[in-house]
Amino acid sequence: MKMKTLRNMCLLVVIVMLNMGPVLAQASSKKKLSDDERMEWWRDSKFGMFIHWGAYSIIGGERGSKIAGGGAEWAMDKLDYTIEEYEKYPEMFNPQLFDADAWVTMAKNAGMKYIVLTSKHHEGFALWDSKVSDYDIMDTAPFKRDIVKELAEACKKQGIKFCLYYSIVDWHHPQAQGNLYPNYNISQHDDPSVVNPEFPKYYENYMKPQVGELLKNYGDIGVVWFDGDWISDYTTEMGKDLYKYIRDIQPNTIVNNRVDKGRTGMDGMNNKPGQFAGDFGTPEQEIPDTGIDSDWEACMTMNGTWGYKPDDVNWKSSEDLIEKLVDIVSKGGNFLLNIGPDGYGRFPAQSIRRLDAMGQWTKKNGEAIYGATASPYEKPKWGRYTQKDGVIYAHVFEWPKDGLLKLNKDIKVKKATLLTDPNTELNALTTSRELLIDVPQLAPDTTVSVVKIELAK
Ligand code: FHN
Repeated sequence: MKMKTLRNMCLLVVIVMLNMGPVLAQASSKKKLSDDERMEWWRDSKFGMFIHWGAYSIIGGERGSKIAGGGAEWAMDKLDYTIEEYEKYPEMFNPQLFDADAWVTMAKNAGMKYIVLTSKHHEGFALWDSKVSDYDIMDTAPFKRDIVKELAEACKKQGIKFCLYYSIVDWHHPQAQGNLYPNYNISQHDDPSVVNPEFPKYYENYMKPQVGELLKNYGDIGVVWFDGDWISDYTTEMGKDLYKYIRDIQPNTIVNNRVDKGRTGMDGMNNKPGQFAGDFGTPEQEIPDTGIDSDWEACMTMNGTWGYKPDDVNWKSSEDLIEKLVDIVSKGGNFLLNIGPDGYGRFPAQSIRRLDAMGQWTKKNGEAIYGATASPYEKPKWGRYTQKDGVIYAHVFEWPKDGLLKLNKDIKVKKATLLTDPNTELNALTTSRELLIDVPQLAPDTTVSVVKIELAK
């Protein structure tokens, strides 16, 4: 073989290796964990922030005198925009008050351990610099800053797991649901007879490459949170293919069950284990009545909308949100609580107040939440139980007026204290019917007070 040809061959090999460098480096940097190892950080975290943010955040769920029913993130559909009319919102999206570090700090101070950002919601507008599409924050919007990148970096800096929501539904893309506009009707959304014959091309040439960009270009992705699994265009074959694709790029990324078609409805669970891809169930706006013996995360809004909607003043109280966190953890789940920032990049003041209150509570009582598992006992009338490392935590919503807390008689006490006063032992007495613990007249916390019970061996 001529020397020149040999030299060119060597040069070609070097060029290929240089281009493969980042991919190989990334792949080799990710030792494939076992499923339990992979899920561990997520199971221990218990509490995350959902962020629904997009061009719909400018619209605020209203168009003239019309208010969108339900979530403001459905503005394009519920406020009857044509695609052309709607495109002006991404074209004006310029959230100059967006501060990724401040957002992450608010999540962290609230006691949240991970953040799930809508990288692209049903509107189809991407909040990152997508090479697959110009309908994104860099090419269409005047903002021209990569929001996914900024939030990923802020999460890494502050030790918060960065996770991404991605909508399978895309009302803008002509090979997805964009073909239905402008005469789109909500009832078509999950009508099995209404499919786009071009959808497989959307999946293969647009959606999958976009998911690939998110997995390859923004560091460790803790969770990919899919949504829109209900449309008839999307198949279980696509779901299984996408799950494998994600795990091939980042083996330890966790993926929710909406990547496939196993979800049975808003209860979010997959009743045919092993038949569908996905690592956890996704109850939405509801909490299961009892514990579930598989991984699940309940996602919920603070008011009635995922996207920013000033007209929606139906805010849950901080007390209610804290009780929901406890209820969910007592049943073995995670709580993904939503924030809908406005079109300027601000969290609503009502959301910030609730985050502050939850942060004050988790700072004092986090031991009874993080890493805790579902209660082994029937839930008591006055609250909930969680357990961890040989300790039962009694989360008291309704403090006993007579100073006598009545608990499950199977609880064998070694030592009982208030979680916030570990040095004052409480008297405990087991009768044939129940365990009685003397507690102070005044509850130590205005919302949920926790009694820590170290169990006798
Ligand atoms: O249609 C979406 C909705 O806008 C929101 O994103 C919720 C949150 O999980 N998921 C879908 C409704 O089930």
